[in-house]
Amino acid sequence: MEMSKIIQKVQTDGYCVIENFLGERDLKLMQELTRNYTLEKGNNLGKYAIGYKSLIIKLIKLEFRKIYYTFLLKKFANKFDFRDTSNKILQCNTELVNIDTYFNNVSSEPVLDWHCDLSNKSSIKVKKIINPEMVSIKYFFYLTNVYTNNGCLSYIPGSHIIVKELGRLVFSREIDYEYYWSLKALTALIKRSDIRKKLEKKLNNEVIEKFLINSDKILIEKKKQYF
Ligand SMILES: O=C(O)CCC(=O)C(=O)O
Ligand SMILES: [Fe+2]
Repeated sequence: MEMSKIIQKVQTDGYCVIENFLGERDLKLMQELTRNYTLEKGNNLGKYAIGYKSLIIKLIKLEFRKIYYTFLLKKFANKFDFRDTSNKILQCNTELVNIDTYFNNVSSEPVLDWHCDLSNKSSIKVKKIINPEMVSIKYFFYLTNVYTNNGCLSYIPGSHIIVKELGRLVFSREIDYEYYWSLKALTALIKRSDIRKKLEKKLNNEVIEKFLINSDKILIEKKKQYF
């Protein structure tokens, strides 16, 4: 897939799927890493030494292997110029802030509940609201075959646009912060007439409607919705 098409797709849809991206060597390297750290999502042990603080902690703990693997993963990221792609997608200067690995068995059940990463859930604990311009791009690499019904990340089209505007409203104090990490809470918030009106001022109504139809399908009809 051409780079300009990838960039455009992420900007409009919020995601882009590229099949069979990893070559044999990179796949082997990542399989070796996850074998060493067979962890569940959310465990800090699956994270690599990005940034000086993390590097120092790993040096103190004598985790030289982890540091070496960080170096290899950074080399991998440089090879494909992910930074440049992110810069172009977000139209600003981006930097690598995290590399996270995790493992789970093949399953047709959801691995993680539907959620919204940019919901201020953790930052609010330190009384901070994240500037919604500080968005991020995530690159996911699957190490075994995944399909839409067994482990692949699911994504509701247009949610990146809605969540960013919601984040802007909270950040500019046009609305009070409320929990919206879960899809249920996020959907309820978007349906609230005062918030909906504020969202409609900046967003195309079609985007909001499409999101609500899809989230209702997931929440009410309990449909396993594949996009
Ligand atoms: O691995 C996934 O499918 C989702 C992970 C996720 O929610 C995240 O990285 O924020
Ligand atoms: Fe997430």
